[in-house]
Amino acid sequence: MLPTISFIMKYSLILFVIVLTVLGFTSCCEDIQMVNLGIESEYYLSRMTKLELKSSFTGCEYRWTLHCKNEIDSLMSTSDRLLFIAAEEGTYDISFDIIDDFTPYHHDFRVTVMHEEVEYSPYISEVIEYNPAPGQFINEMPQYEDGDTNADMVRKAQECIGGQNNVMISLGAYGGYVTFRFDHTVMNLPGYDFLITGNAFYELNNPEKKGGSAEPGIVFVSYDENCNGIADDKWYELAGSEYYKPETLHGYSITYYRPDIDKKPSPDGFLTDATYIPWIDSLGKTGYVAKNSFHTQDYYPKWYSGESVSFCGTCLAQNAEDTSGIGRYYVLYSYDWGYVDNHPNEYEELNSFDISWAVDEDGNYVNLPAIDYVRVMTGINQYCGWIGETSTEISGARDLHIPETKLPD
Ligand SMILES: [Ca+2]
Ligand SMILES: [Ca+2]
Ligand SMILES: [Ca+2]
Repeated sequence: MLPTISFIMKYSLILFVIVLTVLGFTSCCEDIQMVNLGIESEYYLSRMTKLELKSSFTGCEYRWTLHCKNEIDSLMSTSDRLLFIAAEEGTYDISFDIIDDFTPYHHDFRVTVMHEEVEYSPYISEVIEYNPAPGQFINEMPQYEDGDTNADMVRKAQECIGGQNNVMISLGAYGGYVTFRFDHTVMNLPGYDFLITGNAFYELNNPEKKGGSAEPGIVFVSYDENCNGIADDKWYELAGSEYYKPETLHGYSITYYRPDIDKKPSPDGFLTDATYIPWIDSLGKTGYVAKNSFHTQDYYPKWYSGESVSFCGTCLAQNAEDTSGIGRYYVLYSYDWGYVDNHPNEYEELNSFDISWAVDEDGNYVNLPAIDYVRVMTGINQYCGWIGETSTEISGARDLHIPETKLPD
């Protein structure tokens, strides 16, 4: 039987109402979206983890205030964005205000900071870059094998200095560097934040003079400010004891040239080739990374593709003294503090670093709440006869805010 006209009309009407309801509901949701501040009323996250909050409303001024029990409220940010991070577990009551004559706004919310599900490791979790300058330990620490790519060498560097492996890598002559991270963000708490180990030692003759083999490496830090998990944010140098001294060069750069495979060596004593790898620096000075008879492998990183490699940064004054006067005995003196491979590892404080030492390119202190990436760079351009170029070595690093993991016996 065919449906009657009135039956069709009745059901069309119901269908029409349903369509209207759906449309109405959708447009209502869109309206809610449009007036949504974009900030929830509750958040849960692990300690030392970033929470990025951004207002979708605009106004003249913004104010993010942390309300502390029995304490004065503290102003966390005056931007439309808040990057919240906390070292301590607990609840954080925050209010967000838009100060505006026409559209003022107030929103209270709570962040609950919890202990991480998988315990953080205090040690290096990942090497991101391994870009050494030429040197007598290059292609051996870590070991280059035929066909190794840059990624292979980064992995090998990670196998050396990651976790508690504690195997030394060399950064080569001035400018060579390594970049690494931990499995969490390292907080800037009062005092030292992380420690880096090297292979510095004091000589036995005058240990009180703190000299021997000190090959200071400069430390740089970076905070994953844009929260993309990539080290593409601004870098800050940690200003060690030498940073503001007149003899310290800022904005220095150097270029090393790949040695010609047909080059005729120019031997000189222990040096099998005194003119092995030429360099020129930003002051117009030139020199060589010489080859010595103790290390016979190639000194130019074999996985580098270019005919030259350049590095730039701060260059510290030379620290070596030829105490024999005839090139037989060199003492490399330690700088006071704030450098890697500069004091023996047993002096933990002298191998520890405070994120509060971070300075911008003009030498002004910046206030970093935490950091995600660390870079260590050989900080001196110096050649000491038969003992060779001054090169920073590192064997590991540790976040001082996470308890040490005891290795099984
Ligand atoms: Ca600190
Ligand atoms: Ca980033
Ligand atoms: Ca060293």
